[in-house]
Amino acid sequence: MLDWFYAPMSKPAMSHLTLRCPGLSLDLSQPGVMGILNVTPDSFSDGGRFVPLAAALAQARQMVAEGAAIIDVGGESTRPGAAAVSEQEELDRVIPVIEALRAALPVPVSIDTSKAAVMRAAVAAGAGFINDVRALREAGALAAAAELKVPVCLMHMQGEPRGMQAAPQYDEVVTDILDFLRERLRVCEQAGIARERVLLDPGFGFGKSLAHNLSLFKHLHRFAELEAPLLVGVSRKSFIGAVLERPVTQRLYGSIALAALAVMQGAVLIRAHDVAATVQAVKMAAAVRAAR
Ligand code: YH5
Repeated sequence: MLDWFYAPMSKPAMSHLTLRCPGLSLDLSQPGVMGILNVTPDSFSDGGRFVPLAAALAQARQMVAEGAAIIDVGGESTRPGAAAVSEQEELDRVIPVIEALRAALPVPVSIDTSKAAVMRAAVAAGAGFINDVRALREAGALAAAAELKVPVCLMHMQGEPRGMQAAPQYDEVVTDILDFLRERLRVCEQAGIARERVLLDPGFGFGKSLAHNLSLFKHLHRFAELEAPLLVGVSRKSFIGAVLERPVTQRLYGSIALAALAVMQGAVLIRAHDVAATVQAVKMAAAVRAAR
């Protein structure tokens, strides 16, 4: 029952895990935090304030000062109900920000996109990591990631943001998502993406009911069987709001609780808005997990 609790660093390889991003390395031998930088004008959490370059840069600098190991820049809103965004619009939002961050920050920049052209332009502008909520299923994305040779996170999503929360369905949520990620790993390997460059993410909130999210979270430790570093993003998400009956502005404590529980179950990268608080939770949980 508590097998995961007593399995610190179950894979010896995880204790010296370093991702090689161009020009920088991302050391995940200790779990780290990925700071979220939304550059969408409709972004719920920042009201679009971070579209201006100076504000985006200041926010990123602050997150790095608070201990973020990597900054995730996203120009497509993928929250439930969000509409699709054009390639040009996404490029206009993210490329200037990535160029500025690359020059100013001592940590890698991640591009949160599903579009091959955005992946290519972002890496050319200095991004060293691809975070794809569609797990390289869009046209050309697999080939782009293979050519760009940067680490890539493959996330599970059922459906598309516009309608994904309407009626999510699984035979068995944990095994269905394990099967999906195993298959994407296989496809990536076949496309020439080295396994050492791939991270996996079960995709909390992406086509999942409250019960699905909670069950997935309880059994997160099972994803260790895929033998890839695990990224988890739960920060401020609706299922926390549903349990705590809190609006998005009051989900910090719930987010922190889940960050600690995710690390305890083997997650090595926690995607979060509130970096200072999340770094402390992650560090504490990592210390307990590594104890004898
Ligand atoms: C993720 O889990 N999530 S964008 C709705 C919210 C709060 C937050 C209504 N990109 C993930 O953060 N990438 C996003 O409250 C991601 N994993 C990875 N790898 C959605 C988001 C959010 C949505």
